[in-house]
Amino acid sequence: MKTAGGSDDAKRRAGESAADRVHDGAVVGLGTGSTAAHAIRALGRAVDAGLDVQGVPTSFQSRQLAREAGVPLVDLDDAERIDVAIDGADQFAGADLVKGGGAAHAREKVVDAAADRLLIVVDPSKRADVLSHPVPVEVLPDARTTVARAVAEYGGDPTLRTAERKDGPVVTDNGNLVLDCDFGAITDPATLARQVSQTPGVVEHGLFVGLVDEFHLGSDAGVDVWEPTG
Ligand code: ABF
Repeated sequence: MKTAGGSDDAKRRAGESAADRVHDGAVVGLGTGSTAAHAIRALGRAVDAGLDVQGVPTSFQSRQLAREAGVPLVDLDDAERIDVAIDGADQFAGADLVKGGGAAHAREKVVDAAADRLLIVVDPSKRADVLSHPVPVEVLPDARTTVARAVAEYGGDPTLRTAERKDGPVVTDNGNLVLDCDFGAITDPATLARQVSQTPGVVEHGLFVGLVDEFHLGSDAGVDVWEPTG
Protein backbone atom coordinates (compact mmCIF):
# COMPACT_ATOMS: atom_id res chain seq x y z
CA MET A 1 0.00 0.00 0.00
CA LYS A 2 1.28 3.51 -0.87
CA THR A 3 0.79 6.37 1.57
CA ALA A 4 1.89 9.98 1.17
CA GLY A 5 5.65 10.06 0.76
CA GLY A 6 6.43 6.35 0.79
CA SER A 7 5.10 2.82 0.92
CA ASP A 8 3.27 1.77 4.04
CA ASP A 9 5.35 -1.45 4.15
CA ALA A 10 8.53 0.60 4.30
CA LYS A 11 7.09 2.74 7.09
CA ARG A 12 5.92 -0.35 8.97
CA ARG A 13 9.37 -1.95 8.77
CA ALA A 14 10.99 1.22 10.12
CA GLY A 15 8.48 1.57 12.94
CA GLU A 16 8.67 -2.07 13.97
CA SER A 17 12.46 -2.05 13.85
CA ALA A 18 12.60 0.91 16.26
CA ALA A 19 9.96 -0.59 18.56
CA ASP A 20 12.14 -3.72 18.80
CA ARG A 21 14.84 -1.61 20.49
CA VAL A 22 12.60 -0.76 23.44
CA HIS A 23 13.62 -2.60 26.59
CA ASP A 24 11.47 -3.83 29.43
CA GLY A 25 10.67 -1.09 31.94
CA ALA A 26 11.35 1.73 29.46
CA VAL A 27 9.58 5.08 29.32
CA VAL A 28 9.06 5.75 25.60
CA GLY A 29 8.33 9.00 23.78
CA LEU A 30 5.62 8.30 21.23
CA GLY A 31 6.04 10.30 18.03
CA THR A 32 3.39 11.51 15.62
CA GLY A 33 2.69 10.56 12.00
CA SER A 34 2.07 7.42 9.99
CA THR A 35 5.55 5.90 10.49
CA ALA A 36 5.68 6.46 14.25
CA ALA A 37 2.14 5.02 14.34
CA HIS A 38 3.56 1.68 13.24
CA ALA A 39 5.97 1.79 16.17
CA ILE A 40 3.10 2.54 18.57
CA ARG A 41 1.07 -0.39 17.23
CA ALA A 42 4.12 -2.68 17.54
CA LEU A 43 4.63 -1.51 21.13
CA GLY A 44 0.97 -2.28 21.83
CA ARG A 45 1.48 -5.84 20.58
CA ALA A 46 4.63 -6.14 22.71
CA VAL A 47 2.67 -4.93 25.75
CA ASP A 48 0.06 -7.63 25.04
CA ALA A 49 2.92 -10.12 25.01
CA GLY A 50 4.16 -8.92 28.43
CA LEU A 51 6.52 -5.97 27.80
CA ASP A 52 6.36 -3.37 30.56
CA VAL A 53 6.55 0.14 29.08
CA GLN A 54 5.05 3.56 29.63
CA GLY A 55 4.46 5.91 26.71
CA VAL A 56 4.74 9.69 26.68
CA PRO A 57 2.58 10.97 23.80
CA THR A 58 3.71 13.89 21.62
CA SER A 59 0.25 14.77 20.29
CA PHE A 60 -3.46 14.19 20.59
CA GLN A 61 -3.10 11.73 17.70
CA SER A 62 -0.35 9.64 19.32
CA ARG A 63 -2.22 9.63 22.65
CA GLN A 64 -5.36 8.29 20.96
CA LEU A 65 -3.47 5.65 19.02
CA ALA A 66 -1.54 4.50 22.10
CA ARG A 67 -4.80 4.15 24.01
CA GLU A 68 -6.28 2.05 21.21
CA ALA A 69 -3.11 -0.06 21.00
CA GLY A 70 -3.05 -0.63 24.76
CA VAL A 71 0.20 1.20 25.54
CA PRO A 72 0.06 2.54 29.14
CA LEU A 73 0.60 6.29 29.21
CA VAL A 74 2.31 8.74 31.51
CA ASP A 75 2.22 12.53 31.22
CA LEU A 76 5.46 14.28 30.42
CA ASP A 77 5.14 16.12 33.73
CA ASP A 78 4.99 12.86 35.65
CA ALA A 79 7.70 10.96 33.76
CA GLU A 80 10.92 10.82 35.79
CA ARG A 81 12.88 10.19 32.61
CA ILE A 82 12.38 9.24 28.98
CA ASP A 83 14.62 6.35 27.98
CA VAL A 84 13.92 6.40 24.28
CA ALA A 85 11.72 8.32 21.84
CA ILE A 86 10.56 7.03 18.47
CA ASP A 87 9.49 9.69 16.00
CA GLY A 88 9.09 10.33 12.28
CA ALA A 89 10.38 13.12 10.04
CA ASP A 90 9.37 14.98 6.90
CA GLN A 91 12.93 15.12 5.61
CA PHE A 92 16.41 14.19 6.82
CA ALA A 93 19.88 15.13 5.63
CA GLY A 94 22.92 13.89 7.53
CA ALA A 95 22.01 14.13 11.22
CA ASP A 96 19.38 16.83 10.85
CA LEU A 97 15.63 16.82 10.31
CA VAL A 98 12.67 18.88 9.26
CA LYS A 99 9.59 17.86 11.24
CA GLY A 100 6.18 19.35 11.85
CA GLY A 101 4.07 18.15 8.94
CA GLY A 102 1.58 17.03 11.56
CA ALA A 103 1.83 20.38 13.43
CA ALA A 104 3.04 18.48 16.52
CA HIS A 105 6.70 19.51 16.40
CA ALA A 106 6.66 21.64 19.57
CA ARG A 107 5.76 18.71 21.83
CA GLU A 108 7.79 16.35 19.68
CA LYS A 109 10.89 18.46 20.25
CA VAL A 110 10.34 18.62 24.01
CA VAL A 111 9.91 14.84 24.26
CA ASP A 112 12.57 13.95 21.68
CA ALA A 113 15.17 16.23 23.27
CA ALA A 114 14.40 14.88 26.74
CA ALA A 115 14.88 11.27 25.65
CA ASP A 116 18.17 9.49 26.35
CA ARG A 117 17.98 8.10 22.81
CA LEU A 118 16.04 9.44 19.85
CA LEU A 119 15.22 6.90 17.14
CA ILE A 120 13.94 8.40 13.87
CA VAL A 121 11.79 6.22 11.64
CA VAL A 122 11.72 7.12 7.94
CA ASP A 123 11.36 5.72 4.44
CA PRO A 124 13.56 6.53 1.41
CA SER A 125 11.29 9.39 0.26
CA LYS A 126 12.49 11.42 3.28
CA ARG A 127 16.20 11.34 2.41
CA ALA A 128 17.90 14.47 1.00
CA ASP A 129 21.47 15.64 0.51
CA VAL A 130 20.57 19.08 1.85
CA LEU A 131 17.41 19.99 3.79
CA SER A 132 14.99 21.94 1.63
CA HIS A 133 11.55 21.04 3.00
CA PRO A 134 9.60 24.12 4.18
CA VAL A 135 10.15 24.55 7.91
CA PRO A 136 6.96 24.52 10.01
CA VAL A 137 7.05 27.32 12.57
CA GLU A 138 4.48 27.27 15.36
CA VAL A 139 3.57 30.84 16.32
CA LEU A 140 1.38 32.56 18.86
CA PRO A 141 -1.79 33.51 16.94
CA ASP A 142 -1.27 37.23 17.52
CA ALA A 143 2.31 37.03 16.25
CA ARG A 144 1.66 35.44 12.89
CA THR A 145 2.16 38.66 10.92
CA THR A 146 5.25 39.88 12.77
CA VAL A 147 6.87 36.44 12.59
CA ALA A 148 6.01 36.15 8.88
CA ARG A 149 7.65 39.55 8.29
CA ALA A 150 10.78 38.53 10.21
CA VAL A 151 11.02 35.22 8.33
CA ALA A 152 10.79 37.09 5.00
CA GLU A 153 13.55 39.44 6.17
CA TYR A 154 15.93 36.54 6.73
CA GLY A 155 15.16 34.94 3.40
CA GLY A 156 12.14 32.70 3.97
CA ASP A 157 8.79 32.56 2.25
CA PRO A 158 6.11 31.98 4.92
CA THR A 159 2.64 30.54 4.27
CA LEU A 160 -0.02 30.24 6.95
CA ARG A 161 -1.05 26.58 7.09
CA THR A 162 -4.76 26.12 6.43
CA ALA A 163 -6.92 23.15 7.25
CA GLU A 164 -7.76 20.95 4.28
CA ARG A 165 -11.47 20.60 4.86
CA LYS A 166 -12.16 23.74 6.87
CA ASP A 167 -12.16 27.35 5.90
CA GLY A 168 -9.54 28.43 8.38
CA PRO A 169 -6.03 27.93 9.69
CA VAL A 170 -4.64 24.77 11.25
CA VAL A 171 -4.64 25.18 15.03
CA THR A 172 -2.04 23.15 16.94
CA ASP A 173 -2.69 21.06 20.07
CA ASN A 174 -1.32 24.10 21.93
CA GLY A 175 -3.83 26.53 20.39
CA ASN A 176 -1.29 28.18 18.08
CA LEU A 177 -0.89 28.63 14.30
CA VAL A 178 1.70 27.26 11.88
CA LEU A 179 3.68 29.14 9.23
CA ASP A 180 5.31 26.85 6.66
CA CYS A 181 8.50 28.71 5.80
CA ASP A 182 10.29 27.91 2.56
CA PHE A 183 14.00 28.76 2.81
CA GLY A 184 15.07 26.83 -0.30
CA ALA A 185 18.22 24.79 0.36
CA ILE A 186 19.14 25.01 4.04
CA THR A 187 22.92 24.84 3.99
CA ASP A 188 23.41 25.81 7.65
CA PRO A 189 20.50 24.32 9.67
CA ALA A 190 22.04 25.20 13.06
CA THR A 191 22.30 28.90 12.26
CA LEU A 192 18.80 29.04 10.77
CA ALA A 193 17.42 27.15 13.79
CA ARG A 194 18.91 29.76 16.15
CA GLN A 195 17.61 32.62 14.03
CA VAL A 196 14.05 31.29 13.98
CA SER A 197 14.11 30.44 17.69
CA GLN A 198 15.15 33.99 18.53
CA THR A 199 12.20 35.55 16.69
CA PRO A 200 9.63 36.85 19.21
CA GLY A 201 6.31 35.03 18.92
CA VAL A 202 7.85 31.76 17.72
CA VAL A 203 6.81 28.89 19.98
CA GLU A 204 8.88 26.21 18.21
CA HIS A 205 10.14 25.35 14.74
CA GLY A 206 10.56 22.05 12.96
CA LEU A 207 14.34 22.07 12.48
CA PHE A 208 15.77 19.29 14.66
CA VAL A 209 19.53 19.78 14.69
CA GLY A 210 21.89 17.30 16.32
CA LEU A 211 19.20 15.45 18.26
CA VAL A 212 19.08 12.09 16.46
CA ASP A 213 20.84 9.04 17.93
CA GLU A 214 19.69 6.42 15.45
CA PHE A 215 17.90 6.27 12.09
CA HIS A 216 15.69 3.34 11.10
CA LEU A 217 15.13 3.57 7.35
CA GLY A 218 12.51 1.12 6.12
CA SER A 219 12.34 0.22 2.45
CA ASP A 220 10.52 -2.39 0.41
CA ALA A 221 13.64 -4.57 0.84
CA GLY A 222 14.24 -4.29 4.61
CA VAL A 223 15.53 -1.83 7.21
CA ASP A 224 18.82 0.06 7.46
CA VAL A 225 19.80 1.20 10.94
CA TRP A 226 22.63 3.63 11.61
CA GLU A 227 23.86 6.27 14.03
CA PRO A 228 24.54 9.65 12.41
CA THR A 229 28.02 11.08 12.74
CA GLY A 230 28.85 14.71 13.45
C1 ABF B 1 5.63 13.73 12.63
O1 ABF B 1 4.94 13.20 11.54
C2 ABF B 1 6.16 14.95 12.13
O2 ABF B 1 7.04 15.73 12.82
C3 ABF B 1 6.53 14.67 10.74
O3 ABF B 1 6.16 15.86 10.19
C4 ABF B 1 5.56 13.62 10.35
C5 ABF B 1 6.05 12.43 9.61
O4 ABF B 1 4.92 11.74 9.21
P1 ABF B 1 4.91 10.40 8.39
O5 ABF B 1 5.66 9.39 9.16
O6 ABF B 1 3.44 10.13 8.25
O7 ABF B 1 5.53 10.74 7.06
O8 ABF B 1 6.62 12.86 13.07
